[in-house]
Amino acid sequence: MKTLKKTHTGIFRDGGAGAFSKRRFRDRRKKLMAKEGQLMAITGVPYGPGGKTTWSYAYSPTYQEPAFMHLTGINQNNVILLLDPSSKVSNEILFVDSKDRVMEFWEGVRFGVGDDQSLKEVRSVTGIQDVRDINEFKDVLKERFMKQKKKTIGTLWLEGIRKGKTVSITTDHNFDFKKKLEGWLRSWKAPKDALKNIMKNHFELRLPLDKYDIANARKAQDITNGGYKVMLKNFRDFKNECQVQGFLEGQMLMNTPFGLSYPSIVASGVNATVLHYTKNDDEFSKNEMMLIDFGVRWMTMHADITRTFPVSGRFNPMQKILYEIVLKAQVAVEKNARAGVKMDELNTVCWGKVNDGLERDFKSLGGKFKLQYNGRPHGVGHLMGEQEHDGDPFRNYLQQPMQPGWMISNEPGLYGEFRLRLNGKNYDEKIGIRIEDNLVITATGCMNLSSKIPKTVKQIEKLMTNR
Ligand SMILES: [Mn+2]
Repeated sequence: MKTLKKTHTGIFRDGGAGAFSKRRFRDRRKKLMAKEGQLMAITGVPYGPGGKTTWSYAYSPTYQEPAFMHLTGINQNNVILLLDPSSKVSNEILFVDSKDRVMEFWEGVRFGVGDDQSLKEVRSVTGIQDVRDINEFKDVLKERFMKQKKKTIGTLWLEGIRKGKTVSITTDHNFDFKKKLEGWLRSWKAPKDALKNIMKNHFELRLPLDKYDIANARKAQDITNGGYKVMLKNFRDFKNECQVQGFLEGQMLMNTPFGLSYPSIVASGVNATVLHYTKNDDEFSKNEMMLIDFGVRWMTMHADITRTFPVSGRFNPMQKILYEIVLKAQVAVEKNARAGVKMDELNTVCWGKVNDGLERDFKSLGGKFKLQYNGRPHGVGHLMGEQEHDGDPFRNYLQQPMQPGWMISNEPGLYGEFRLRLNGKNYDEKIGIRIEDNLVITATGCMNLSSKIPKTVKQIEKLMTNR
């Protein structure tokens, strides 16, 4: 019987780098070893899809710890990477499960030791020659640790400053692994501070995207754009939020095996004033606006897009004024984004523009409003990359100068109750508007990866009224 060769389920393909993938992962590990100069152990996620990580939605085909993915390209649970820059013989060791045919009957093919073909494949994907059984990890780590001149082990956990105090994310696999290592180090009579956090150096290397990442991010934008345009063209067929969600996600998912970046927000009218609305089950009426926050992955990169448009296909005069205030703020942020600028400076630009716009373009016409927040509703953006929200989760990066290659979201918003009398007509609505693009920072400015996704009043009205 002739069998077709299918893609290995345990492999996250090649990151789009084709023949260069092996060298790409190896270069990243080399750079990390050069920066750290110490023994390091990094864990993958110990559990499969539907586990307790924030990016691991039950239906997501990607469930690996992003740091592990970045360094190896392996999308398989129960894996550990050991890096030992002091070793001349074997400075990279990958620990995986042993080959388990019974489990493969249930879950598909996985890498495993004890099978030559499998080892050949895992070496060719990762570029790591030394692959061992995960049950040997503790003994190998101890042996390597005892040989070190510098008696430390580096590992990754998420740590940052909040209200002047150093705090950690304590609920994920990285922190579980840290605690396990600390216990072992105690039993090996290691010095108290032997465990070091490699987070800073890791993010310095991981956050600036390379050309393959940027190509993958562009592909994610193209698919997201395609789904959005087809959905808008067909919008008059929909009556409720769930129809919009189903159609939009279907169009997008038909074009990527890597899944959605996150569950879509599809919010009509007043629902758009709930920032993370995901109920998506209300009917809408023709005078409302609709806010959708959506996007797909391609390889390990994400699109994170928000668009707001009128259900009828035509903005009413008040909606148009408010929408253009947000759009102008977004354009101003994009103009100011470049390496060396801090994201908090972009916050100042963004929310200053929104407030100025409200004064100049709305209040001056007699418009009245009540916002749902004091000052600003949320940040102007966040870092993106291997995760939809990447970088340190405490967002201490907001106060750091942006680096070339960083990908950020640019997402001004306006949420509240607005009233205006214009040309003898009264407008009174509770509205949520957000417009979100994704930018890659360069030395002199930025590239807007989302520039093709329609967002001007003219573009939106044209798409919705011509079919
Ligand atoms: Mn976002």
